Amino acid sequence: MDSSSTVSLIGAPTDIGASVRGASMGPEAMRVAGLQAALEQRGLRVLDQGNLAGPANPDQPAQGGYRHLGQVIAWNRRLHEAVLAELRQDRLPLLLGGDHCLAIGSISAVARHCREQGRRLRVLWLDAHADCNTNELTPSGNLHGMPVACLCGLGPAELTRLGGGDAPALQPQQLRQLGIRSVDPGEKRLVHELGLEVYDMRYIDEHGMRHAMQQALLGVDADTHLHLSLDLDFLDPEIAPGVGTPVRGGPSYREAQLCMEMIADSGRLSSLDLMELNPALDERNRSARLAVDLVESLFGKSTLMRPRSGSTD
Ligand code: Z70
Ligand code: MN
Ligand code: MN
Ligand code: MN
Repeated sequence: MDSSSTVSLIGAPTDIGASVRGASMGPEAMRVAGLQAALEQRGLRVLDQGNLAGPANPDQPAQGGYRHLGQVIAWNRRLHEAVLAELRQDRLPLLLGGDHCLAIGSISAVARHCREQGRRLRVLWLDAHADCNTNELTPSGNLHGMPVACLCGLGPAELTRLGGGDAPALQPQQLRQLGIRSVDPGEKRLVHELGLEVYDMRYIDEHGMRHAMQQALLGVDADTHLHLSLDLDFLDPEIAPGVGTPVRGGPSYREAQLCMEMIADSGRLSSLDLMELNPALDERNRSARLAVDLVESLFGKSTLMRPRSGSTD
């Protein structure tokens, strides 16, 4: 996990980029599910930096293809600064969402930090959705459907240039998407145009999670900052009902655990987004507790039997 053994929790209690309300309650639900104690159990130091503040959700229709653009910009600016500050102190920022539009602020800060340090960056995007719409392609205007496009430079300048400078935060080759199973028609074309490397559910069904993750982690080396952006709707809704836009046919508990264990084994996890938990739709906080379970695996709470080095096939 990089050199950082201190994890900083940053809450972003907003559903500003979504149409279904409730992800604003995500940060507190993950705290209630015992996130800090679970991380400490793993031997990590945890600083809970509390929640960021930002504009309320006015629940307005789209303008120019965007809903709540001004408010989304305000939240992402604050988050960018907060995540960057933690990285610069050599801590591992753990974003408690909040809807997935916040990944723009989080990942742009990670990309900026990597540029400044001359480090390679790999972003794993685990999601049922490709989140690669633009204002012209979007069927909804919801900015949580657009963070991937924004990070690759397609979107309003206030979001594509959050970190200053005039280059996009990410090159499409730095991204790997897994678990995708709901993509809008225009969005699909853009995913292909950008050349995104996608391991969708069809691929995972045919080749297995292990092979998909091996491919997604290919090239991650000792110099790589690995960022995980986990949209909880990645998981099958049977195990994680507490999300705004569930899509059936997602990874099982065991597939998700394997995925987390393989990230832990890489030893490179350096920042993390836990997104789209919607406590208003959850059952007795079970999706939050599952998220905490997965985080434990991500930080090395693993099986007794580990593959011997060199035996990766
Ligand atoms: C759809 C849109 C989305 C999350 C829904 C849905 C996007 N493609 N993302 N839930 N997390 O409206 O753009
Ligand atoms: Mn660093
Ligand atoms: Mn998403
Ligand atoms: Mn999603």
